[in-house]
Amino acid sequence: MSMPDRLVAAGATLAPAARVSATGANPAARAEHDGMANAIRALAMDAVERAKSGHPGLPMGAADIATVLFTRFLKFDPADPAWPDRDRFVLSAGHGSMLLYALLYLLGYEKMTIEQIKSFRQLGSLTPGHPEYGHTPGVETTTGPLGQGLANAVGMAIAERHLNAEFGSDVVDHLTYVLASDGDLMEGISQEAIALAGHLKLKKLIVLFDDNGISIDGPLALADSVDQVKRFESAGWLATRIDGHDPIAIAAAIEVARASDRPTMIACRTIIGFGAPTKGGTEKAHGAALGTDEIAAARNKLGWSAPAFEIPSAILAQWRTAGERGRPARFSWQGRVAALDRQKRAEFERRIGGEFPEKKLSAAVRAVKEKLAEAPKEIATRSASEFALESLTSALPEMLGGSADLTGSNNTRTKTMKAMSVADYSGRFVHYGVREHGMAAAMNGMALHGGIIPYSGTFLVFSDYCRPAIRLAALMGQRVIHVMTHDSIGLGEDGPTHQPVEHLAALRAIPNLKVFRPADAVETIECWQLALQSRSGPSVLALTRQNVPQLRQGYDERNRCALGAYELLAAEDDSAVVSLFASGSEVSIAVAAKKLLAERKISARVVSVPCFELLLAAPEDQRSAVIGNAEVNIATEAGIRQGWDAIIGSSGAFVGMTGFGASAPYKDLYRHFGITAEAVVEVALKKLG
Ligand SMILES: Cc1ncc(C[n+]2csc(CCOP(=O)(O)OP(=O)(O)O)c2C)c(N)n1
Repeated sequence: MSMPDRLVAAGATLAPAARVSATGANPAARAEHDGMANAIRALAMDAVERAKSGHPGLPMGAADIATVLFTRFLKFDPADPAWPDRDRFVLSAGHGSMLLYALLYLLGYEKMTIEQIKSFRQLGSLTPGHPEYGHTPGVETTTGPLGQGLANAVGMAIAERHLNAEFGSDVVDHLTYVLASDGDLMEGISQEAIALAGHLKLKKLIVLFDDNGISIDGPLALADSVDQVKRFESAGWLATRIDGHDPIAIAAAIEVARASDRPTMIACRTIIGFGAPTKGGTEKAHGAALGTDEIAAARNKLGWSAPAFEIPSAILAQWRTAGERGRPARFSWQGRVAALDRQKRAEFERRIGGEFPEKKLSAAVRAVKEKLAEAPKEIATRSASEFALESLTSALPEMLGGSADLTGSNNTRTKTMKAMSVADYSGRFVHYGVREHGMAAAMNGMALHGGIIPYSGTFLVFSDYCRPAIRLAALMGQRVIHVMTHDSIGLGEDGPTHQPVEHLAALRAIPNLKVFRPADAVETIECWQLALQSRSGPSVLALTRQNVPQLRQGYDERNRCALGAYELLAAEDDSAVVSLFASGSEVSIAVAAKKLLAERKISARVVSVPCFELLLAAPEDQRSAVIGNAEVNIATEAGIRQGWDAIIGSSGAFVGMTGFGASAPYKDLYRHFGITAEAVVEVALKKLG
């Protein structure tokens, strides 16, 4: 059956009342729909006009789609924006934020008052330029960088399927809707997201594509000629094209999508800035205030006579009634949760509430540390991470692992972990494919969904491919953990394309991101513990490909990495003239340098620095105690110097990289680039005069 035929068939199965409720055949219903949609249009025009900036075009064009979705399909309750089993709505085209704010106001989200709408884009308002998660109740994810929201939604839909498999349809059974624009679909990340969703047959994911054929530069034809329906179909989606201003067509398409056995994309043909008589249908409606004359003419054309920011009481009442639709569903869901077996209920509530099993985590960490104390391991930190994960993943069922096609290299899949598949969504390991950007954004969606702590893997050099999503995880304060292995020239023969040089510095530049670079197996489990405990931000674990000695011998209950840096080896006489700082694989170089200096009667201490961010956030006295006041500070890291001055000072010396690496066995590379104990000693001697 062709897609339009399917739609017709689906339309035919709708109850007669639903079928006529918003049709032209029923003028009253159509008038009601138009009034409600025009309320969105008016608020968008007026708010953008008042702010003298913003994007009226998308909210005006997509108002019909949003009205049908929010008044007839979306499961939500403004009285509890965080209801775990609500449908998710992601406005991927975040520039159209006034669409979402207008909806939240009209539907009766308590905090979204008309004053907030009037304060669009003003400091401290709940209506920032682009929707911000955690700032505005009802906003599911921060969007604005095009493509991210769509990929977040894929993660949310994965989370839904996974938790559904674990807890059952009585408690987890909801849809994820996305409103995506041309820009979202032009971004490369959309391909990764679409392909993954199609492969995993995420049938509860529905993308409404605001197919208006206009972007900032003008008609889409200037830059794009993709047939999006065919594109989605080829990725395993159900896809169709409808008139995005026809409420019955929108409703019928959503009905079909909800019954589909795969994700659905509905290309809704719309007119950007619908209603604006001269600017509508052109790029002029995209991203600027329409102007008073155009707004007056649009009001006229739409038959909207209410003054700015005023919604006629009958229309507001219709919206508020729509806002109450979901309450009975929420109450019956609460009843089903209450009726669960006590243990299952407690676990569900713990998971979804993000309650952390601290005791289980400490026990798992202790077990790993005890084993390492008993039988020290000279292994790569990526292998140490796998060793840690064996204990961590069994203690924390919320951990959902993965890798972007580097499973065997990233060591993120433990022996007992099943892969997630269409046949079994309970699997706890996602084969993301070679899709680092989509993976990182999907992980954000999983964390936002709740109930899951996503972690995954790729090479550190490809953090560049994940960066926009990592930045958003940091901005949203989401706990996602990126295992990034092959963290320096120490990866050897793959050469400079694969050897990160500037990546540690670049990642450390992102606010609210913790970059951990453990030196050995003991630090690796400690850094994992800290990453898991970082509830309000993402972490990167930079891990080696090559083996490193276990520097920490014997059992130590304390998490010595918790301060970000600690004195691994004190000076023999407690009055070091040289402080040797290092991270990761270079800590053992610092240890060797200390020995060489001791032979020359130069007293040195070694400070391991697994996490800059924790050190720099530590109280002043503790930070300066760790940094110390030796005559000479030297830092060693097989990356660039940037960032280290905060620890060693501008007069400190740095042994590391100043350019790209090379292809050779790693020991040759360390010698070639002068990152050796001997080089550190030479620098120390020079500094000491
Ligand atoms: C990654 C990214 N690149 C560029 C932009 C700037 N930008 C905002 S909207 C937009 C394109 C607008 O076209 P479309 O997505 O079709 O939205 P519409 O004009 O229909 O509102 C661009 C380039 C962005 N927000 N994100």
